Amino acid sequence: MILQNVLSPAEIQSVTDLIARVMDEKTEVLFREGRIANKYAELPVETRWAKICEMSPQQASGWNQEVFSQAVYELCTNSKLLNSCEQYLGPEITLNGDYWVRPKVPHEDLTTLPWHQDSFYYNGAENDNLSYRILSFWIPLVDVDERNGCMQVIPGSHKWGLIPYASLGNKRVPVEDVEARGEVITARMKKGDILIFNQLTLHRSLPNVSEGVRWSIDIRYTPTGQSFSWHELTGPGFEQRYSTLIVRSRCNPERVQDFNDWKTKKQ
Ligand SMILES: O=C(O)CCC(=O)C(=O)O
Repeated sequence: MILQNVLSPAEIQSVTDLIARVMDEKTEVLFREGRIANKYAELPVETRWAKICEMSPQQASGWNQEVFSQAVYELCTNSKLLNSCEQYLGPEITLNGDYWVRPKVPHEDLTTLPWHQDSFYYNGAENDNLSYRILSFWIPLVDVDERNGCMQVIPGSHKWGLIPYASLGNKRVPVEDVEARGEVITARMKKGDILIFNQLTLHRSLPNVSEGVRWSIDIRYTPTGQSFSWHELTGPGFEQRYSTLIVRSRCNPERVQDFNDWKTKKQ
């Protein structure tokens, strides 16, 4: 489901400013190591990283640890997002620290994700049914459409259960032709809109054939108390890397954790 005009320009800008700072740091390192010849400091966030990646293709499709910050905390605990989340998950909400800033670079495969249910990457276990809930909020930081690699979703696919999948390189893809089974919706969105789906909704992002980077951030919530055994299945150290946080509690508001709590958990 797409909700329009949820976040204000200022709320989006604080994440864009964070990206600009992290990009500066990454660019400095690449320059010092002699992997790029130009820092393109004069370019805006939308195009600068594309130029850097032309000179030095990156290995990671998303940024997580490097963008851990007060700005991400503020976004994840934004009351408008939590109010929407509460409608689906109820009033006791835990942030799952598996959030990603995605620099979807033009004409590049690494950041183009084929059709998948997020559960493909959670190694089955108990997240393969709807009584288990992991809710994603996908938030574009630039306007998105078919040209710069917006998302597509198949509404209703979350009711299909975990569908069979196979590995393709480091990606996981459905075995069946999912487009023949459901209607594909192209999620054209403006800055400020949010796309909400769960771990069983089939989704993908289209290739970016524009000249700019399609920046977005996706964040995930679960009902407080739901087990994180699927986290453990993704490998040791998950809780340290992706520390979870109670972000809303109507029953015990004093349980809500702040940014310092999050920092402490990660140490
Ligand atoms: O941002 C993208 O291109 C893909 C994101 C995605 O698949 C997800 O958030 O689960």
